[in-house]
Amino acid sequence: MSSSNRFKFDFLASKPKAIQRSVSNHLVYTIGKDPFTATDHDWMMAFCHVVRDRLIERWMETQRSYYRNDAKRVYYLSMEFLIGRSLTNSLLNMDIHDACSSALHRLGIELERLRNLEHDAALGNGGLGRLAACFLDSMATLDLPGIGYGIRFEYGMFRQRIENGQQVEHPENWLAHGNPWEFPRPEVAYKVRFGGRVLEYQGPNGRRQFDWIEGDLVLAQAYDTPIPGYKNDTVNNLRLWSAKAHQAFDLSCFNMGEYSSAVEEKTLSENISKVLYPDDSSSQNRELRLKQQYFFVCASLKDILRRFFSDHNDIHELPERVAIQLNDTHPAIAIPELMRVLIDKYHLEWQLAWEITTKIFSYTNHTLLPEALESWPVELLGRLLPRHLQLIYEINRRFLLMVANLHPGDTERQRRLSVIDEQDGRRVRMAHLAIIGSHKVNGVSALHSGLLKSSTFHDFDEFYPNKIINITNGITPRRWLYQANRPLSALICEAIGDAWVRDLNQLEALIPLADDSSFQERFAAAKLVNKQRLAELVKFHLGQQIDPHTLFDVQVKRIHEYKRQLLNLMRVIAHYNRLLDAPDAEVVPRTYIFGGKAAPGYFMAKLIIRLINDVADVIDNDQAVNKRLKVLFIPNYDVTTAADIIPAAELSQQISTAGMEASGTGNMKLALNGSLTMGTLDGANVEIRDQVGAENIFIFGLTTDQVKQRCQQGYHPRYHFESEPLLRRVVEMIGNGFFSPEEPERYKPLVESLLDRDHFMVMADFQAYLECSDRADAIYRQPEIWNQMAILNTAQMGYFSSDRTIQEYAQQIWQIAPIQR
Ligand code: 26V
Repeated sequence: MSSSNRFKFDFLASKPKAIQRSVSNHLVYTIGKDPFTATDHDWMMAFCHVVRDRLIERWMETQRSYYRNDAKRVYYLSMEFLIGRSLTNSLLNMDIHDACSSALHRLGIELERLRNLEHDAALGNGGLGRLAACFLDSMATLDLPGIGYGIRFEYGMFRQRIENGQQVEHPENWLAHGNPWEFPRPEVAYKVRFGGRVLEYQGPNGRRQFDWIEGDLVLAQAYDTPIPGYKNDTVNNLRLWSAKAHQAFDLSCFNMGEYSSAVEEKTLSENISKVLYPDDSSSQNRELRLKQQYFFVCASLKDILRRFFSDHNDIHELPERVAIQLNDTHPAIAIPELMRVLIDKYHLEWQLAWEITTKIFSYTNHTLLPEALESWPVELLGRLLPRHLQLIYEINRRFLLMVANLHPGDTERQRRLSVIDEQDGRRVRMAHLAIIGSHKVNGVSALHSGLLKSSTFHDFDEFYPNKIINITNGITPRRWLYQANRPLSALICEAIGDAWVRDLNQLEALIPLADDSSFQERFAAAKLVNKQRLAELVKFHLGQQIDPHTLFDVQVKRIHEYKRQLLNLMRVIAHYNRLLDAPDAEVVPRTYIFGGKAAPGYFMAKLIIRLINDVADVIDNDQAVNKRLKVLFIPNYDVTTAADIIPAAELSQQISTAGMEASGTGNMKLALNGSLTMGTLDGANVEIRDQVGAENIFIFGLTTDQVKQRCQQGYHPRYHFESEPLLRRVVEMIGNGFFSPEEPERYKPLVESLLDRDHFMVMADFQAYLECSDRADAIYRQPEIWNQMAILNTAQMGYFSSDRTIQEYAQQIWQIAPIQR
């Protein structure tokens, strides 16, 4: 297409009057409702269509500019995208928020009311999925041609309800009332094969060729979601795949009157994109999960190659036009899949195919926990993907030959590095495959990447020096400060302008204001507004009273033993005991806020939730303390509730066992919003300390090295139980039914785990944690100092913008540059 005859359109007007007319039109012509009978939901859908009209025209313009510039694109392959709501984000990023608000007002509708009707797009479990969503925002904001690929799960993360103090999971049908942000692309559909067999044949010039044939076919159909950048008219794409039956039904069965068997195949194949695995846990033998992985990888690669060949014809140029980032090992099957396509379909020689593949792929590791490293039984992989298994063996054979060359006779090293784990039944180690098939591998915080290099992947780091690098995670300041915290944003804009929204380091201009008492007061006032707002929400939704004048002490994240919500709760119980012993003691009145989901099959995590709620009940019913101490478990922690809670927090609990949290990103969101961190030297906490200054953070507990040392020396949690009376009393109360008198044995498994194993060193860190908490209290009693520290946190969190993170990926891994328009 030449630039002179390019199709041009006028951007839709963004004046209130034009918007008002569009809303009315969409209500009638898109939703099919009369203003007099329209429900709030109808108005919301009509309004979302007005917003998406404005998204789509920018989206088309952006795609054309990428095409014109023959841009190298980066494809972010991720099983999870935890987007949350999109309405406010779109309005603010396209700079039409105020115009829309007044347009709706003229129609007698409050924007705030519509906002709350939107469902969260919760296509992710936690940190990994939310990181992918922040990255999409940053790529669009930086004018980078980044495309997300994932699965359009019909059911995302479950809705958590608390019934009798316990987590109960409910399915969340987020698509039931329609999703205004997606564009179905029925014409973009690819066949995905499972099973079948490998055919060997003689190619031209007598070469052995292979073809994967037969088996079952499933269709992957595309749905596009526009991703707007911040006030730059760039709109990128998130393409999610939905499984459709290859044949709607078996006509022969249907004609014979066997209706249910006629649709059986349809149901079975469409199961693939039915539900997100609500579990962080390792994929032991779960066939459907492997199918999900290959399903979206296969469709995405076909789509990537189709786009490449639409304006190129030489496959050798692929690495100059395409970079693919693997978000954890979940999409690592893409490596043998690209090899298969290059060798079996394009008939490239192995060496050339391998060069192209490794230039294109890079892999991000998100966890060190050995039980979380994915591996698939050889039997299962061979049954579903027989050709891939062959290719994996060949990749491994060639790799181990090189290892043997470098370390002759070192068979132990070959065993450690092999893609195939021969230990308990043969399994394919996906991380090894991902490392071998990538040109760069990264960890997500300095500490985590260092540990990858020194322990988990030490042999790989020796074999491939400089392949493993660090790129510290970040969060988008648009969603997590500008949108979530309007009071603080307004104050910051008034003080230093609004350039920080796209250049977060500019927050440093707040440093001189940290000891300005009038700024301190206004900073504290913004925090109080957020606390009051949260208190109102809690009153409205949960019917509970929390006092905005108490310290809001917050731990929100997935419930996991290594994140140590139990340690936090034991601190609560110790504080409770203090008040029991000295009813008139001067303590800092506190509201302990917990939030997070447990994997449905994770017994211990669910028991911890129950204990939090039992402790909350006992304290609520104790008149002697309940004015000064309150425990609240906020159900269904998701992106939307995070945006309600985080701006209101004053203390942020980041207390994982050192060496276990890869990075954490909630820690960044909280500190950016002026919360002080109480944490261990784990994950990105270490770098948060470096940025905000050791004097502005509360660090406690064993370091990674000390944890390791204790393990090696033989760790004895009972020693702490015997020698620390405060700790002993807390553990005994949990164990003897103080919080569960109707069932005294209820928490026996928790106590046994603490006393007999304590894998997460809760007992070892308890004393230090209590002392640290007291240090924080002493400062909270001096509001000027506290506020000064909080301001210095916000001011020095610029490094943790996902814009910085994405720039590092772009330069160090993807070799892509912004597209100027
Ligand atoms: C998986 C498993 C599976 C087995 C049981 C224990 C366990 C624990 C954690 C996981 C997480 C797998 C991947 C993940 O979500 N990692 C998170 O990625 C975030 C973004 O990089 C990072 O901030 C979190 O620290 C990291 O846990």
